[in-house]
Amino acid sequence: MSMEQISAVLDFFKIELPSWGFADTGTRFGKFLQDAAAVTVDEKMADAGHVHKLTGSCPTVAVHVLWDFPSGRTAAEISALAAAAGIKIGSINPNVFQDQQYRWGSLCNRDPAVRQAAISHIKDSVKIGRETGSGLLSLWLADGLNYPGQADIIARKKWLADALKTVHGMLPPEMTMLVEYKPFEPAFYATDIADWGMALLLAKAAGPRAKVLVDTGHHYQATNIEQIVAWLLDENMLGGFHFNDRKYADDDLTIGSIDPYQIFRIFHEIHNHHFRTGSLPRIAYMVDQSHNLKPKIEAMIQTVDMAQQLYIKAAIVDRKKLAAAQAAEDVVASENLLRDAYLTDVRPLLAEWRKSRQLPADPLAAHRDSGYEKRIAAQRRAAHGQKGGGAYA
Ligand code: AFD
Ligand code: MN
Ligand code: MN
Repeated sequence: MSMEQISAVLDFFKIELPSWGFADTGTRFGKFLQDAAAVTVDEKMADAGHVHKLTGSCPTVAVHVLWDFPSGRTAAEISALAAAAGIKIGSINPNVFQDQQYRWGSLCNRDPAVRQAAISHIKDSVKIGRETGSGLLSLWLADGLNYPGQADIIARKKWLADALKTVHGMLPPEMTMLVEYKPFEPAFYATDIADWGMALLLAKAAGPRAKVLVDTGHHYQATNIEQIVAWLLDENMLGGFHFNDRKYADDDLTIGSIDPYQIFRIFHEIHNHHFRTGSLPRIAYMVDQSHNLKPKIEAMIQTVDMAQQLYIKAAIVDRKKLAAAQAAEDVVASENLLRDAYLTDVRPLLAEWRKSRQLPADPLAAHRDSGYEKRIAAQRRAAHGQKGGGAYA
């Protein structure tokens, strides 16, 4: 591939950052707070804008309605915060998993009043999306069961399917809804949208602007995620990704930190689809991570850099040679064509692209040299008090 082609691929590859990735996070056993972590939506937007300025590839930020649109602040105001930071609001994430009323589920709750409450929260989220100019409504439900016999699985499926159809009916023409699946957590016996098959059936039943969201952490250990991605692509039902990495469960570690080859294989299927069909549907490449130990902004810059490297590695696979090797059943040659691409050090290409776009060749070094983290740690300590340890305590 020529540098011109590589640049076109990198110009195309936009990665949406999660607002929640800049804030203090933790596990169910507690949080370790960082002074530099964002507390307000203003701070989250500033940090997301900083990462976009350094990487040139993160023009949108995903927002969580309950966490990022505090009462009294309008969608227009939050959009203006994003614009001031040089970015835009991206996907809208309703939150139908924290309120006490959702103890027995949200859209799958046996109480129609609770289902209706969840639908009206989603309706409010769609309204925010209209006002922020977002094209994506990203739905993740924590709904599920902890014990066998707890509820009727099919009754819940029917309530859910009806609700998603209602949600689809409220989408403005420019909006797509993404149905995210997850095998377990916080439900520990049966999650109502547990796998890609359920998400696919529900999305198809909901309407033509419903697609599936693949969160890479939402699969059992041995799942072949790239095979799921290839099928969803072929069905034109892949809406987008939540990228992260995992060793054991939905660990939300930084992408490629545990198994970079898996992400490479996912990206290979996307480039392969493009090679075979000449089309590349609009896919939302979004990050969904929880940076409990790493400094938030450094983790985010690492994430973008790794995603770019793996996307380019997958792009340079020689697919003409691959087709010939496959036709000849030459297993070793076929595999080596992927391995050669994966083992290619594409960092010089990335540095060249960045320089051509007036971006720092090493965004992490540029961030560390900028003093940004120290500055915001001091500002946020003054604004919110000393929260705890962290890189710039
Ligand atoms: C949690 C859930 C899911 C969701 C995300 C943002 O597991 O991935 O997309 O929160 O709401 O990670
Ligand atoms: Mn997710
Ligand atoms: Mn998750």
